[in-house]
Amino acid sequence: MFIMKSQYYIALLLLFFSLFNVDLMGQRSLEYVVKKTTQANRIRRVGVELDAHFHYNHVMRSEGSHVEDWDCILVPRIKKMQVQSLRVMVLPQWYEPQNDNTDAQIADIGAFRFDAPEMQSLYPLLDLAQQMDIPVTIVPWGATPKSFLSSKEGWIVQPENYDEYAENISTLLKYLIKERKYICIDEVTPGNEPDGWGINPNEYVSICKALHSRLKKDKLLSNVRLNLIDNTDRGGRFDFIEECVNGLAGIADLVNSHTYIFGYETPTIDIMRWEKTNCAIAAKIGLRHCVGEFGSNQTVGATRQKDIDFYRRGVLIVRNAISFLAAGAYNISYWQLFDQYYSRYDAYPQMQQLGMWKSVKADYVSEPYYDRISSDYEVRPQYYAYSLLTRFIRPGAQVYRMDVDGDLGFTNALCVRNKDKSYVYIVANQEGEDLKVTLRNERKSMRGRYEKYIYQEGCLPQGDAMIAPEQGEFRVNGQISETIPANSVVLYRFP
Ligand SMILES: [Ca+2]
Ligand SMILES: [Ca+2]
Repeated sequence: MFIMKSQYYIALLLLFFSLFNVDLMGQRSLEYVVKKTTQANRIRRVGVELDAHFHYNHVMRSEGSHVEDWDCILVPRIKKMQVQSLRVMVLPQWYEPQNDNTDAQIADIGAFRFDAPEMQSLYPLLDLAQQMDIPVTIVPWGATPKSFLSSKEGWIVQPENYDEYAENISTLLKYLIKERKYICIDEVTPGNEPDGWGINPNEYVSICKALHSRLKKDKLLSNVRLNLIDNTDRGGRFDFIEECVNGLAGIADLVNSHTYIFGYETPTIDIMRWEKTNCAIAAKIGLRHCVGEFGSNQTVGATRQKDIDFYRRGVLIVRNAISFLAAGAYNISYWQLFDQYYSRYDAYPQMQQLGMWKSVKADYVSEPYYDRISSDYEVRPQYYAYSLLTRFIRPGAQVYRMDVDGDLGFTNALCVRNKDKSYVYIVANQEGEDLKVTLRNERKSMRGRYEKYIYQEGCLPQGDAMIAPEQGEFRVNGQISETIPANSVVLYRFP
């Protein structure tokens, strides 16, 4: 009787261990596998938003930022991070404050204000991109309210005069590409989050068609790709992208969406499902889907997220990013590179503060954490975490989803095969506990020497230095099996 009872309990215990992937010490364990049959997903880039406000709006409004900081602080960091693409806002009124003439088909170049002060923020940014060979997506944000582009009121609104809007954008691109020879300009997105304007999908498609035909007329279609839709996550609804996509066959080169719905409480499976759905919608017209903006779901208005300074945000951002890529995303672009004022007239609450690093310390004087800020342009923990992605997932990489037998929970892993033949494995563990992890690749076994990088609380570099490889010699023959600390990111690189 006793023997039977103990056998029963042992069987029950083993069932528990297998169901919940825990070992005999009670540690949860997961085996991530690139299966033989897993298809690679070729990606383009890991990028960031860098809006062109620094040299004009920001330095005029900030309590102590100087134009020189661009070269001394910002440019070296972009180089260190090895940022691969930039999404860049422009506003139509900067360069066409009044209609050039009454003919939307004939641009009077002399009437455009390409020497406007706001444009003096754009050129240094494009110079930097050109120098560093970083492709740029130009994003005219929408129409100027109460202008020849739209009678609507607001900040940036839905264009009503589609041909004038197309002329405005095409003339800018023509000037930047043909006159100023910026070959870094790679894509255009005619409007940020158009679903937020209250526009209907048919109207949006008409705007895109007007732009496409104007770019064709101006012979720019071979220079720029149309990265379209650019919708918000709509709380998880796909109606806008679905309704737009059919009308954009033959017009769009790429489609993208933004998201701020994923947080610490979101299971990885939900993040992946969202991006898989987007990719399937884009695939209906033969296109790839990109994530044009992302952050956490702890949003407070458009300029703050409550978790921005927390260490754990770095793990979340990486978990989001690798989940998008594993689900099929083509590009990802984080909102945004650093904190800055978007207008010289903005009040402090309007300052964009979702960056990898802060502005100068004096800008935060009203904050309770002001005394704890150690320096101007202090980096946030997420700077180190996201940089692991920009440094080690290189343009044109093939990425492989890693499957687990069981529940991904709040973790994920990604296998990356770079063009230089290096293999990279990234594990993000957002669980509140250590995790025993095995990484296996059935397509290419893990052999030889590798480097290991860890994003872990209390072990981050000083200042803006990048995370260095762990000391010691790491070798493997077959598979990696080790404990991933609670709330950390571990990256393995096989050169
Ligand atoms: Ca015009
Ligand atoms: Ca005109």
